Amino acid sequence: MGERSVSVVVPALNEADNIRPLVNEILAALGQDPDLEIIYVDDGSDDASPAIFAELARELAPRFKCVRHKSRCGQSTGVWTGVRHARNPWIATLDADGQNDPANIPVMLDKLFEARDPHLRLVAGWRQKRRDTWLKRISSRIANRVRAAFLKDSTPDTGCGLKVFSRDLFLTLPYFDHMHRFLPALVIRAGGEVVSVPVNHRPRIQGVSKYGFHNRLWVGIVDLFGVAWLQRRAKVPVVERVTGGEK
Ligand SMILES: Nc1nc2c(ncn2[C@@H]2O[C@H](COP(=O)(O)OP(=O)(O)O)[C@@H](O)[C@H]2O)c(=O)[nH]1
Ligand SMILES: [Mg+2]
Repeated sequence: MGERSVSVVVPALNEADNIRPLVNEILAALGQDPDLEIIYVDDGSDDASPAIFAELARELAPRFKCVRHKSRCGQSTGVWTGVRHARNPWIATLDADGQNDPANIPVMLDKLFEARDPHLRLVAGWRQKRRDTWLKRISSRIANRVRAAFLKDSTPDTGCGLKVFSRDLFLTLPYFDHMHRFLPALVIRAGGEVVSVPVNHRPRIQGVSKYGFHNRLWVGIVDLFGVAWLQRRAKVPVVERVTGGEK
């Protein structure tokens, strides 16, 4: 396992036509790393996805694996499952629909490794030109502003699926459904630093969006209060010394 090796985690639900093109792009961007690992988390897809995952697992072994949930758990839980199954110290997450561009990941990794304490850093994608419907663009803009004011987190685009972070850091964060939209606030709460970098965004070509106005807005409001509470209760201990214990 390389010190800078990456596991790419892709939560997916019914994205059959998007799988192979995206996997090819991930290999083109990161394939020179011998330890590269691609992990799809299949959230109980009922299209052709399982057969494609099985083929890829054979063709790309041992670089590709698919972890399938027995029943549908949502996108955040998909990311969480993927990170727990990852071998490498660094994680890159991507949407499975091809809207994020894997070619941005190497640039984000460079940014990450510039840090003095890389274990405390999250590099978040920032879709400056979003290729989505106007309703999605407007609601996302409002959500980001409200979130920024309420949580004192100035990350411009917390919902971007493209993020790069340390596996260890992620696994110390409090886990809850829908946490993926609050990763920057959770990392800052843990004493970490968040950097945003502009990334490409592409229109969805195949398949259908899983999110609409309602299933994003209402849970988002509940989560805002939950994360604000977590922030109030945050404590980041600085260990002065450890005495004893070693032989
Ligand atoms: N595992 C899992 N992934 C999901 C679920 N809903 C959406 N996704 C994935 O999350 C990503 C973003 O979803 P998408 O429908 O494209 O949202 P949009 O880009 O905001 O329209 C895609 O990779 C989806 O496959 C879900 O319930 N479970
Ligand atoms: Mg999408």
